[in-house]
Amino acid sequence: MGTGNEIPGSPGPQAPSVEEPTEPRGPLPPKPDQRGPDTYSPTGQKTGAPQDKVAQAGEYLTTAQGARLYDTDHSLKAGPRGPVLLQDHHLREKITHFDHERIPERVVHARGAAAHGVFQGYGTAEGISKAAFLGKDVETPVFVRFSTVLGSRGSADTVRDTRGFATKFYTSEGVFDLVGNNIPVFFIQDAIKFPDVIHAGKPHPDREIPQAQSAHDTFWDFVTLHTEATHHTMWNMSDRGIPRSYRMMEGFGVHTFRLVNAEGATTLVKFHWKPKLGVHSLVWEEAQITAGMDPDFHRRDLADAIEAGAYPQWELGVQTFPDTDDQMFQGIDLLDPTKIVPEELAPVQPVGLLTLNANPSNFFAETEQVAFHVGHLVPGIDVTNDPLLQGRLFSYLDTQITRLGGPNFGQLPINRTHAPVNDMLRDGMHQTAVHRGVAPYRPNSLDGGCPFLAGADTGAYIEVPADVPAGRKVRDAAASFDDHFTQPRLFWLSMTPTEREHIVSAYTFELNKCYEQAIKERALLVLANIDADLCAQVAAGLGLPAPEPTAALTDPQPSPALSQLGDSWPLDGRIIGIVTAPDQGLDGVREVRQAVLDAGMVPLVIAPTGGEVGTGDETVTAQRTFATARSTEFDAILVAGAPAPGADAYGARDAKVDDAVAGAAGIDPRVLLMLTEAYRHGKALGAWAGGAAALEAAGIAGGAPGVVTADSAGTVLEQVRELLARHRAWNRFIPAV
Ligand code: HDE
Repeated sequence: MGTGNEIPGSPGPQAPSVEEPTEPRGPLPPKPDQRGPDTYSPTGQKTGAPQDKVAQAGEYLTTAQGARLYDTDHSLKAGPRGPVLLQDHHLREKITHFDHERIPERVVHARGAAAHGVFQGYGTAEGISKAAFLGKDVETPVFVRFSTVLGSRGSADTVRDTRGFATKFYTSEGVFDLVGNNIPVFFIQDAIKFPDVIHAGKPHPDREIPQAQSAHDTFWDFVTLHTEATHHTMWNMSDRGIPRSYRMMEGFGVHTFRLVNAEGATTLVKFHWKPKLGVHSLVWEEAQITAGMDPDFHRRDLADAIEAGAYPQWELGVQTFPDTDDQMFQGIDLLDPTKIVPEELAPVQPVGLLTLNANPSNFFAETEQVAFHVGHLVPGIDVTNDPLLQGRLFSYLDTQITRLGGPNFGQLPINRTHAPVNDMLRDGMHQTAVHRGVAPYRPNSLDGGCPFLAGADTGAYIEVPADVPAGRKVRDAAASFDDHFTQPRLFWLSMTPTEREHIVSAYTFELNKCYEQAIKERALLVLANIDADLCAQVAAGLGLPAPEPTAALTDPQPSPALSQLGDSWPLDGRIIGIVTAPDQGLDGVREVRQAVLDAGMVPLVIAPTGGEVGTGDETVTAQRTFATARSTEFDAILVAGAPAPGADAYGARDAKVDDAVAGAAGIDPRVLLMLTEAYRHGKALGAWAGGAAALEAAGIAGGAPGVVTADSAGTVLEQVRELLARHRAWNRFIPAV
């Protein structure tokens, strides 16, 4: 835990004055939680320059060429009422640059958020990989970008979708990118289908709706006609599709990679990121409300947590498999990216720790311009023949040329390697290196022979000389890729009853959003091949008969590791709402607020109005009002009183208030809404002083699951913390399936 701001979210490093500042001064530093990319030259040499040397400088407004300006609000005109003159260099520069501020968004994963951090190797992988960054206690700077897949740059964070989890390791041997997802399998088995699955998932091409979601006909048309997508789709329909936070997601490399050690021995591995905060998801209604109330929910959560000093952490782990000729493990094809290997068969072995400890100082320069590529590899890590991975090795380099405007995107500050670069690539758009010499070819004598070739002993990246299976040139896949239903069934059987309810409801919701009956019927045929109960429940919701399976169901061993219920986890950076009734006194509010902070969480005080509330010595600053707060921003709500309806508690001002019943209980109806909603979403609730009356007025019984009432704020918080550690009051949900 670092030393963060008490309540994160201030826009700048210092509080502004009410009056416009007029005394010239240089740019303010970034906020303490922010930093930019480390300063390296375009050729990978540490410049050691402070980061402010690549930021704007000087006290005065200038042109891009550094000439000072005296006015930026008026164009140069032929008289105050006359036409604007073509000679206005400042107007033209300003408007021209603005006209070109946007670059194409990523064709997938357009919406994202990122952070800087450090990776520390445990040394436990040294026996299987010679990669330097995996060595014991080696610290490597990293930049991690999380994303949704389908939505545009401005879409909501909490949609049901897969999440990207891409990590750039700036290692001493060059950049290594681990470009993974929060779901361990993929929709397709061959990269050639990637444009097709994305065309199906993106909005319909005629009306460009719906945005950022899979609940529409083209998506379900694709995934029911390409049944290899069944496993990934099942994960999307599970709680994994709606994470609570980027900080609470697992990450997966998906493909099998090949590690090689110093002796040249190889091991096949699958990469896993395990969040220290546990895997935690939203509930569907919460995700939907949040998409409207705070479309930036995951972005904000990541940035706020880092600013508050609650640095998110993940352990990197590997599942290891012998590098056999058939590349199978216990009957599972390791080259098939629609298959997992259950952790019970191959445990995840930790190899290092990732800590995110700084927010970017500029979204565009860092989060938008970062360019990942699965082909950015370092000695000790190699690829396999997974046909999905093979296609990705082409795509990631290619896409940057459109997105970042040319082949020199690697020279953008966030993409610069921390290892010396001596390539023979020259020129191109936006070349920022100033190359010397006359002989960018090999061998040469005019530049003294430089650059020279490295060997294994001098750190060269040497592809493992793996055998290529003999055979005919074919457009085909291995027969082992044909089983599309065993693993979705394994996933379903591994879920707890509550998680299964969520899966049933997600399938039913999404398919009911489809227009075409045929697609719903086809989806039921797929579900019948997974599980009769699942199929029957969804069919009932669709108002359709449940079909029989077309193939005999298999009998996989469930994998309890796939369930996200049942454990308890640290509380770092969780958000606690504190409802106050300032007119009745602030009994325990200040103490409980401090105790929440001391526990590494963020307390947000909710009051009838903003500003300082309370009287005399007993005041506290409100971060939210009854009108602005919504239950969805809080992990738990503490109720320190039963506040009377606020001055703005009437329907004309705030439609959350129903005038017909408002005030009946003598309690602000927005508070009651907040409590019932949080209760429905399985959140911990605690009350003391008059707070128990508010719970009661909201119809929530004192002894209900996940509800704590006590005399003192301290006792309440203690018990709420225990509830929060389990993420939700799961026993509030009573499953039927
Ligand atoms: Fe990607 N993917 N992908 N993908 N992917 C991109 O690269 C692609 C796949 C993933 O935060 C693009 O720079 C193909 C699997 C992440 O910047 C593009 C195939 C996995 C990100 C691309 C896949 C991923 C991307 C778009 C099928 C998980 C965001 C912009 C063979 C293991 C990285 C860009 C960031 C981004 C291609 C499938 C993860 C077009 C052809 C499987 C996390 O190159």
